[in-house]
Amino acid sequence: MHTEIMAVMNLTPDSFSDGGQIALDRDSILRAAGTRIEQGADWLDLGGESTRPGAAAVSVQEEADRVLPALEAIKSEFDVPCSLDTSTPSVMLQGASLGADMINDVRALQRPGALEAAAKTQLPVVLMHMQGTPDTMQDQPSYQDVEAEVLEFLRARIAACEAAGIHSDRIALDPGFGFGKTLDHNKTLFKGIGRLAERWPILVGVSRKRMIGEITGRPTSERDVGSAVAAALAASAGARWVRVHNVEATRDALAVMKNLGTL
Ligand code: 7PJ
Repeated sequence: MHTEIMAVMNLTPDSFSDGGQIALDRDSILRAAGTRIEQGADWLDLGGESTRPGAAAVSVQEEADRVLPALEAIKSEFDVPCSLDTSTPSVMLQGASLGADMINDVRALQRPGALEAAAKTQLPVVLMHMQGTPDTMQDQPSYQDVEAEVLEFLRARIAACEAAGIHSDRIALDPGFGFGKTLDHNKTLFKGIGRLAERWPILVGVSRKRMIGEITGRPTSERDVGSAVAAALAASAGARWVRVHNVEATRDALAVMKNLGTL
């Protein structure tokens, strides 16, 4: 089972861990993309809307202005698959026409028009689970049975996708670590990655998240070792993609896992 490294490209001024690090001019974007590819990124995940807890909303125009020129520039210079971290139908459609390879939607295509737009692109989609909305999701996450509820939600979204004409072989799933979940919820879901991965391609995003901070006691800037270990564990459980900030650390972790461990 091969796991691909998906490098986060945050094209936002306010993302929680590296927002503002990529200046939004073409040269800076190409440099950031080139570095990630050299370091071993198999995919780039381009996002123009921060979904960190408490993040400010961005307009459709603002999001499009961040993501689409970056996508166009990257696709003109590099031969690398790019996913779009977006919930916005018009960004999906325009992104697809500029060569995007996958839609990664933390809202699982629930925005009005998103299912139809994604279906029209014929691209693969990642459906992520979130409880609540980004501004309040961490206030008081609550479940009777987190694994069952996440699965139930994702199954309903798969059914909605299929009804909209998105074939099941184009659907990947993501339990949505940190999106309306306590550390205990995240731990339970992490243990279930293997079971999910038996049936669907799974994307795992835990990089630099609060759960890594809670486990290690470290601030965002010091979570890359913990994140790389978690990525290696997710890979070993069968994740198809690990979505990460530090590509080099992840590549090393996966290489060691593959050569000395269980990958
Ligand atoms: C995720 C994501 C994730 C997927 C973000 C962050 C917040 N997409 N977009 N899964 N996280 N599919 O990077 O912490 O976990 S943005």
